Amino acid sequence: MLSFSAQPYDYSLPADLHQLALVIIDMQRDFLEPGGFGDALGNDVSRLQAIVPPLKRLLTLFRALRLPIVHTLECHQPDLSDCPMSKRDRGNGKLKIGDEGPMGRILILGEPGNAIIPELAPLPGEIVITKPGKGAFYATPLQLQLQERGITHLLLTGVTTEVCVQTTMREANDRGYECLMVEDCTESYFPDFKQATLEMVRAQGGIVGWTTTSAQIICTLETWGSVLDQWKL
Ligand code: C5J
Repeated sequence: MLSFSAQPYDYSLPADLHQLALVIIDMQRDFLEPGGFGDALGNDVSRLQAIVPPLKRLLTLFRALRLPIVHTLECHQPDLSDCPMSKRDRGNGKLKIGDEGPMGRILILGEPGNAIIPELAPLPGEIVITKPGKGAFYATPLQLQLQERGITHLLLTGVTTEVCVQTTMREANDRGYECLMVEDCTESYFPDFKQATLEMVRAQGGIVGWTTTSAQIICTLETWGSVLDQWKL
Protein backbone atom coordinates (compact mmCIF):
# COMPACT_ATOMS: atom_id res chain seq x y z
CA MET A 1 0.00 0.00 0.00
CA LEU A 2 1.35 3.44 -0.96
CA SER A 3 1.61 6.16 1.65
CA PHE A 4 3.31 9.48 2.09
CA SER A 5 4.66 11.48 4.98
CA ALA A 6 1.99 13.68 6.58
CA GLN A 7 0.97 15.08 9.94
CA PRO A 8 0.14 13.71 12.46
CA TYR A 9 1.33 10.45 10.81
CA ASP A 10 1.70 8.89 7.36
CA TYR A 11 -1.35 9.02 5.08
CA SER A 12 -2.14 5.68 3.44
CA LEU A 13 -3.50 5.76 -0.08
CA PRO A 14 -6.31 3.43 -1.16
CA ALA A 15 -5.27 0.19 -2.88
CA ASP A 16 -6.96 1.47 -6.05
CA LEU A 17 -5.72 5.03 -6.56
CA HIS A 18 -8.85 5.87 -8.53
CA GLN A 19 -10.55 6.04 -5.12
CA LEU A 20 -8.49 9.17 -4.39
CA ALA A 21 -9.90 12.53 -5.54
CA LEU A 22 -8.38 15.99 -5.70
CA VAL A 23 -10.98 18.45 -4.37
CA ILE A 24 -10.44 22.09 -5.38
CA ILE A 25 -12.65 24.43 -3.40
CA ASP A 26 -13.90 27.75 -4.79
CA MET A 27 -10.85 28.93 -6.78
CA GLN A 28 -13.13 31.58 -8.26
CA ARG A 29 -12.52 35.13 -9.43
CA ASP A 30 -15.04 36.18 -6.74
CA PHE A 31 -12.49 35.21 -4.08
CA LEU A 32 -9.16 35.85 -5.83
CA GLU A 33 -9.68 39.05 -7.80
CA PRO A 34 -10.45 42.68 -6.93
CA GLY A 35 -14.13 43.52 -7.40
CA GLY A 36 -15.46 40.14 -6.25
CA PHE A 37 -17.12 38.83 -3.10
CA GLY A 38 -13.90 38.55 -1.05
CA ASP A 39 -12.93 42.11 -1.92
CA ALA A 40 -16.43 43.39 -1.13
CA LEU A 41 -16.01 42.00 2.39
CA GLY A 42 -12.84 44.08 2.83
CA ASN A 43 -10.21 41.37 2.33
CA ASP A 44 -6.78 41.60 0.66
CA VAL A 45 -7.51 39.15 -2.15
CA SER A 46 -3.94 39.21 -3.52
CA ARG A 47 -2.84 36.86 -0.69
CA LEU A 48 -4.64 33.93 -2.33
CA GLN A 49 -2.62 34.01 -5.58
CA ALA A 50 0.35 32.20 -3.99
CA ILE A 51 -1.34 28.81 -4.11
CA VAL A 52 -2.15 28.90 -7.83
CA PRO A 53 1.20 27.47 -9.10
CA PRO A 54 1.41 24.48 -6.69
CA LEU A 55 -2.29 23.75 -7.15
CA LYS A 56 -1.89 23.86 -10.92
CA ARG A 57 0.98 21.32 -10.65
CA LEU A 58 -1.17 18.97 -8.55
CA LEU A 59 -4.09 19.36 -10.95
CA THR A 60 -1.87 18.66 -13.95
CA LEU A 61 -0.56 15.48 -12.33
CA PHE A 62 -4.07 14.26 -11.45
CA ARG A 63 -5.08 14.87 -15.06
CA ALA A 64 -2.02 13.06 -16.39
CA LEU A 65 -2.74 10.06 -14.14
CA ARG A 66 -6.48 10.19 -14.93
CA LEU A 67 -7.40 10.39 -11.25
CA PRO A 68 -10.72 11.97 -10.16
CA ILE A 69 -10.94 15.74 -9.80
CA VAL A 70 -13.70 17.74 -8.10
CA HIS A 71 -14.10 21.51 -8.51
CA THR A 72 -16.55 23.50 -6.40
CA LEU A 73 -18.02 26.96 -6.84
CA GLU A 74 -19.75 28.97 -4.15
CA CYS A 75 -22.65 30.64 -5.94
CA HIS A 76 -26.33 31.48 -5.91
CA GLN A 77 -29.16 31.41 -8.42
CA PRO A 78 -29.89 34.79 -10.11
CA ASP A 79 -33.19 35.09 -8.19
CA LEU A 80 -31.33 34.44 -4.89
CA SER A 81 -33.87 31.73 -4.01
CA ASP A 82 -31.02 29.64 -2.52
CA CYS A 83 -29.46 32.52 -0.55
CA PRO A 84 -30.67 32.97 3.01
CA MET A 85 -31.17 36.63 3.92
CA SER A 86 -28.86 36.08 6.88
CA LYS A 87 -26.05 35.31 4.40
CA ARG A 88 -26.87 38.20 2.07
CA ASP A 89 -27.02 40.76 4.88
CA ARG A 90 -23.96 39.54 6.80
CA GLY A 91 -20.86 41.73 6.90
CA ASN A 92 -22.09 45.15 5.83
CA GLY A 93 -19.86 44.87 2.74
CA LYS A 94 -19.78 47.60 0.12
CA LEU A 95 -21.52 45.18 -2.25
CA LYS A 96 -23.89 42.39 -1.22
CA ILE A 97 -24.50 39.03 -2.87
CA GLY A 98 -26.48 39.68 -6.05
CA ASP A 99 -25.40 43.32 -6.40
CA GLU A 100 -23.82 44.45 -9.67
CA GLY A 101 -20.03 44.68 -9.37
CA PRO A 102 -17.17 45.21 -11.82
CA MET A 103 -17.17 41.48 -12.73
CA GLY A 104 -20.96 41.10 -12.87
CA ARG A 105 -23.34 40.25 -10.05
CA ILE A 106 -21.55 39.23 -6.87
CA LEU A 107 -21.50 35.45 -6.19
CA ILE A 108 -24.14 34.69 -8.84
CA LEU A 109 -23.84 31.53 -10.95
CA GLY A 110 -22.85 32.27 -14.55
CA GLU A 111 -21.51 35.79 -13.93
CA PRO A 112 -17.91 36.42 -15.11
CA GLY A 113 -16.70 37.00 -11.56
CA ASN A 114 -18.16 33.72 -10.35
CA ALA A 115 -16.07 31.61 -12.74
CA ILE A 116 -13.12 29.49 -11.68
CA ILE A 117 -9.87 31.31 -12.53
CA PRO A 118 -8.67 30.39 -16.04
CA GLU A 119 -5.47 28.66 -14.80
CA LEU A 120 -7.57 26.04 -12.95
CA ALA A 121 -10.67 25.91 -15.15
CA PRO A 122 -12.36 22.48 -15.16
CA LEU A 123 -12.02 20.18 -18.17
CA PRO A 124 -14.82 17.96 -19.51
CA GLY A 125 -15.24 14.85 -17.37
CA GLU A 126 -14.22 16.52 -14.12
CA ILE A 127 -16.84 16.84 -11.38
CA VAL A 128 -18.11 20.40 -10.92
CA ILE A 129 -20.26 21.12 -7.86
CA THR A 130 -22.13 24.41 -7.45
CA LYS A 131 -22.89 25.05 -3.80
CA PRO A 132 -24.92 27.67 -1.96
CA GLY A 133 -23.19 27.11 1.38
CA LYS A 134 -19.69 26.94 2.76
CA GLY A 135 -19.57 23.14 2.89
CA ALA A 136 -19.57 21.30 -0.45
CA PHE A 137 -21.89 18.54 0.82
CA TYR A 138 -24.73 20.87 1.89
CA ALA A 139 -27.55 20.98 -0.71
CA THR A 140 -25.38 19.41 -3.45
CA PRO A 141 -25.03 15.98 -5.13
CA LEU A 142 -21.36 15.67 -4.08
CA GLN A 143 -21.75 12.59 -1.86
CA LEU A 144 -23.73 10.76 -4.55
CA GLN A 145 -21.12 11.59 -7.18
CA LEU A 146 -18.30 10.33 -4.94
CA GLN A 147 -20.22 7.16 -4.10
CA GLU A 148 -20.94 6.44 -7.77
CA ARG A 149 -17.19 6.52 -8.48
CA GLY A 150 -16.18 4.58 -5.33
CA ILE A 151 -14.11 7.51 -4.06
CA THR A 152 -13.04 7.12 -0.42
CA HIS A 153 -10.03 9.44 -0.03
CA LEU A 154 -10.04 13.23 -0.55
CA LEU A 155 -7.18 15.72 -0.91
CA LEU A 156 -8.62 19.11 0.03
CA THR A 157 -7.31 22.32 -1.50
CA GLY A 158 -8.55 25.81 -2.39
CA VAL A 159 -9.94 28.82 -0.56
CA THR A 160 -10.46 29.88 2.04
CA THR A 161 -8.77 27.51 4.46
CA GLU A 162 -10.86 28.15 7.55
CA VAL A 163 -14.18 28.77 5.79
CA CYS A 164 -15.13 26.61 2.80
CA VAL A 165 -12.15 24.24 2.84
CA GLN A 166 -12.38 23.42 6.53
CA THR A 167 -16.19 23.20 6.48
CA THR A 168 -16.05 20.77 3.57
CA MET A 169 -13.33 18.71 5.24
CA ARG A 170 -15.37 18.41 8.42
CA GLU A 171 -18.48 17.42 6.45
CA ALA A 172 -16.44 14.81 4.56
CA ASN A 173 -14.83 13.48 7.73
CA ASP A 174 -18.24 12.94 9.32
CA ARG A 175 -19.29 11.00 6.20
CA GLY A 176 -16.34 8.61 6.55
CA TYR A 177 -13.92 9.97 3.94
CA GLU A 178 -10.18 9.86 4.64
CA CYS A 179 -9.35 13.55 4.31
CA LEU A 180 -6.06 15.35 3.89
CA MET A 181 -5.58 19.13 3.57
CA VAL A 182 -2.74 20.15 1.25
CA GLU A 183 -0.86 22.86 3.14
CA ASP A 184 0.59 24.87 0.24
CA CYS A 185 -2.54 24.50 -1.91
CA THR A 186 -4.94 26.22 0.47
CA GLU A 187 -4.94 29.85 1.57
CA SER A 188 -6.78 32.30 3.76
CA TYR A 189 -7.12 36.08 3.87
CA PHE A 190 -5.80 35.66 7.45
CA PRO A 191 -2.45 33.82 7.80
CA ASP A 192 -3.08 33.05 11.48
CA PHE A 193 -6.43 31.43 10.66
CA LYS A 194 -4.76 29.20 8.06
CA GLN A 195 -2.13 28.09 10.55
CA ALA A 196 -4.72 27.49 13.27
CA THR A 197 -6.86 25.45 10.87
CA LEU A 198 -3.97 23.19 9.87
CA GLU A 199 -3.17 22.63 13.52
CA MET A 200 -6.75 21.92 14.60
CA VAL A 201 -7.29 19.48 11.71
CA ARG A 202 -4.30 17.33 12.66
CA ALA A 203 -4.53 17.73 16.47
CA GLN A 204 -5.64 14.83 18.69
CA GLY A 205 -4.25 12.18 16.35
CA GLY A 206 -5.84 13.70 13.25
CA ILE A 207 -9.29 14.41 14.63
CA VAL A 208 -10.43 15.78 11.26
CA GLY A 209 -7.66 14.31 9.10
CA TRP A 210 -4.14 14.84 7.87
CA THR A 211 -2.04 17.66 6.36
CA THR A 212 0.99 17.54 4.10
CA THR A 213 2.65 19.43 1.24
CA SER A 214 1.99 19.08 -2.48
CA ALA A 215 5.65 18.01 -2.93
CA GLN A 216 5.06 14.88 -0.81
CA ILE A 217 1.97 13.95 -2.82
CA ILE A 218 3.54 14.67 -6.19
CA CYS A 219 6.64 12.63 -5.40
CA THR A 220 4.57 9.57 -4.41
CA LEU A 221 2.11 9.80 -7.29
CA GLU A 222 4.84 10.40 -9.89
CA THR A 223 6.59 7.25 -8.73
CA TRP A 224 3.32 5.33 -9.05
CA GLY A 225 2.75 6.86 -12.49
CA SER A 226 6.18 5.85 -13.75
CA VAL A 227 5.62 2.27 -12.51
CA LEU A 228 2.35 2.25 -14.45
CA ASP A 229 4.15 3.50 -17.56
CA GLN A 230 6.96 0.99 -17.17
CA TRP A 231 4.58 -1.94 -16.92
CA LYS A 232 1.96 -0.41 -19.24
CA LEU A 233 -0.68 -1.05 -16.57
C1 C5J B 1 -15.96 32.43 1.95
C2 C5J B 1 -15.06 30.49 0.87
N1 C5J B 1 -14.83 32.72 2.56
N2 C5J B 1 -14.98 29.91 -0.33
N3 C5J B 1 -16.04 31.41 1.07
O1 C5J B 1 -16.95 33.10 2.16
O2 C5J B 1 -14.27 30.23 1.75
